[in-house]
Amino acid sequence: MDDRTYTADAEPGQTVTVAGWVHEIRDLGGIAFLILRDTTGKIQVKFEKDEMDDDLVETGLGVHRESVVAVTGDVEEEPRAPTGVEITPDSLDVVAEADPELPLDPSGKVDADLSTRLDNRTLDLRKDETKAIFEIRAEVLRSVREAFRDLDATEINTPKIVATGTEGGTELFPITYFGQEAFMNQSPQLFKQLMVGSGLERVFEIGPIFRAEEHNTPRHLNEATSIDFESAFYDHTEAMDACETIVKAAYEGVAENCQDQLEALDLQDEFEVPEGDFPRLTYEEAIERINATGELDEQLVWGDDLPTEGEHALGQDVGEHYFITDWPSEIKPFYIKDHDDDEQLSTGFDMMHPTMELVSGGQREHRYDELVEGFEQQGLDPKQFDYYTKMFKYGMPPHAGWGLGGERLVMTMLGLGNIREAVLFPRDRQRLSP
Ligand code: ATP
Ligand code: AMO
Repeated sequence: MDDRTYTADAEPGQTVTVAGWVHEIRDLGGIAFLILRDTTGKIQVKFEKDEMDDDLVETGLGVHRESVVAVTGDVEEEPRAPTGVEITPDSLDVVAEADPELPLDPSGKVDADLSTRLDNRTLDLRKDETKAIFEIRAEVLRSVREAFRDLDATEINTPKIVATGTEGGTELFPITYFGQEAFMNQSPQLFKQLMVGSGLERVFEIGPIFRAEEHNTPRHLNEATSIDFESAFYDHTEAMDACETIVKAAYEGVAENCQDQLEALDLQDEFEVPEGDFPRLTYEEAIERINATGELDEQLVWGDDLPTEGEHALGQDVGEHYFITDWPSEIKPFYIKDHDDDEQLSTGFDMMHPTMELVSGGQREHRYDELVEGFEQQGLDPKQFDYYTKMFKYGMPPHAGWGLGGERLVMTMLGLGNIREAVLFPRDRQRLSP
């Protein structure tokens, strides 16, 4: 069916059929132009009223904006045309007429609020700048996959319907599974760990995570895309190295393959691939630096989680991506290993963009007895996790890994003000459709 020529490929001297959306009609009197848009760009179609068939002129100029049309005609050079070429039509078919009233204006002349845009993503993604976000997101995922491959990691897919949660009991979405209580998975955590003891050893997954976050913020979603990594025989420092490699690869891919998209977002001059090693601050240094900024009303003490304002103050101070390491064990999950020489100190780390957390990870507890004890300390019943813990009795190597929020990566990379901009159809407290 798709035997049309893309507008970007239409060369002077050719007779082509282009098909796409009516971006704009400009009627100057004796001459009029229809600007046709497809995924590759736009092309001008010229109507010289006195010299052309009346029906053709009437159809071409009477069609509503955003209708789908197919135009056949000769391509000619025309320096005054926006792309330097134009088509003189021999025929024009209206393939799908659009209503004259549109819920949002894809030409971008009239601004729409985010909620209207999210309700009408089809029209919203006709705009170059919105389309660019999703082309960049696709490039981020492509380059991340390639970089994981270079690290010899195997892509896996783990279940999203599960019997138990891992990241704390309150944020689970319960569902009914053939009369039995079940949950939407919050993280592939336990499954990816099970794979490091398998013949695969090093794995990654890019998939949805579900969190029943009650709060409504510009950086939380109820369904997010998690980029997860886990490797046998890695400690937390090697996991951090891998994390840095993957995040840089995403930026490099975008710099290399998305210049047009960056231009559509007006980021061509600002966009920078992070250079050098990401600084690694201990938690202790982090709270000291936050306290020294004077931005918080109350000074942070050992054991406090970092409040959002604290993250912002530190991010401004550091000014680039950075890690926070050596967290107090008590505020990191039970599956993270403590330092051998200090059990108050965990091997858990976070990787931060100056504006927010992007990654959590750490070395895992791979010793059976200590793992079971961790479940108990967390108030979880180890029996419920028997499918997981028992594999630790059959040869589970030391291992480490992390989870990176895909939307947060895209959001921070492009400086988007709201994480919903980086998801086609976001799920939040108010939004269950589309
Ligand atoms: P009218 O006499 O009703 O204005 P016309 O047929 O004489 O119509 P022109 O005077 O040739 O039209 O052009 C009108 C405007 O359109 C001018 O500003 C001209 O620069 C512009 N124009 C003409 N042809 C093209 C073209 N192929 N691409 C872009 N702009 C064009
Ligand atoms: P954590 O819960 O910190 O760690 O999640 C990892 C990263 O996922 C992203 N993220 C979210 N993004 C948008 N909306 C949300 N509601 C949301 N929740 C999380 C963040 C966050 O840094 N199992 C561990 C990872 C590991 O140790 O391997 C985990 O899930 O960018």
